[in-house]
Amino acid sequence: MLTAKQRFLMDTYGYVVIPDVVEADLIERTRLAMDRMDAELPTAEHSENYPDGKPRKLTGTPYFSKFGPCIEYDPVFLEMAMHPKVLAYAEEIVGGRVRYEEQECSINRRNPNEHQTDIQSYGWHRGISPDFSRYAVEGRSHYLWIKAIVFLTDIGPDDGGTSVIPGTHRAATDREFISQLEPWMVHQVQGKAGSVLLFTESLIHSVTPIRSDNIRYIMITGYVPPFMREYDPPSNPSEAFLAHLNESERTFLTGDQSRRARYDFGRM
Ligand SMILES: O=C(O)CCC(=O)C(=O)O
Repeated sequence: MLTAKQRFLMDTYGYVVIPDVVEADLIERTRLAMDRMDAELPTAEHSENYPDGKPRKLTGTPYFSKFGPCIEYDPVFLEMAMHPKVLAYAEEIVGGRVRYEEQECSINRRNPNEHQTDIQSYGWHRGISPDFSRYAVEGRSHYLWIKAIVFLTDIGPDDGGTSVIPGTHRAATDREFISQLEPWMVHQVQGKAGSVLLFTESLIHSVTPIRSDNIRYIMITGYVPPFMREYDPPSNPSEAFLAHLNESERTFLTGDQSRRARYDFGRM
């Protein structure tokens, strides 16, 4: 359960960082699987038509490797997505049972060719409009599409923690807003390995340049209510993969459950 303080932060800022959620052993196994993926997968060509679920290296530069979807690459990724504590937080914030929406992970390091980047030039984005992402039950806000970013390394002030613009999950904004952004309006998350950043996809956020010599490993999983359509079909798990899972894993990945279970939101 989120504490009163964490609920306040989630609702006011659109994100919260919770320490000590994921165990060291799972972190270690996830990082090893990511290193294997980094060594094995070539960088995907954007023009290629990838089958559903096939793990891809979406970005591959000497300083940034991003993979997605990962779930079929190694069992550790499903274990992470269904981590009981992460799943419980996700259900509490979404407001009911959740379906897996997407999974990506990345390894990044300082790019020595990139000098001071001004805050307006960050890759700011959101996945859903604030108008559609939030609803309230008995005075408590819930969010229809959230992400959990698990820190697989310690993330200090210079280690490229995700940047967010607090409060933007409640505000319609446009390009002009970003051009007027000032550093004090931005938060950059920090935390020890095993911490989890939970945020609504309507919160404007960005990858942050790393200024230290530390390598950052993170694991990102998106959660939505089961009744929401898939955002990105190539992230859907393949039929062959689903065939080998147990019922609760399959239900989590597909959202296929009874109509009653799908729509009884806010009555958990
Ligand atoms: O890598 C990060 O810190 C941010 C990830 C991100 O932008 C996203 O999940 O959409």
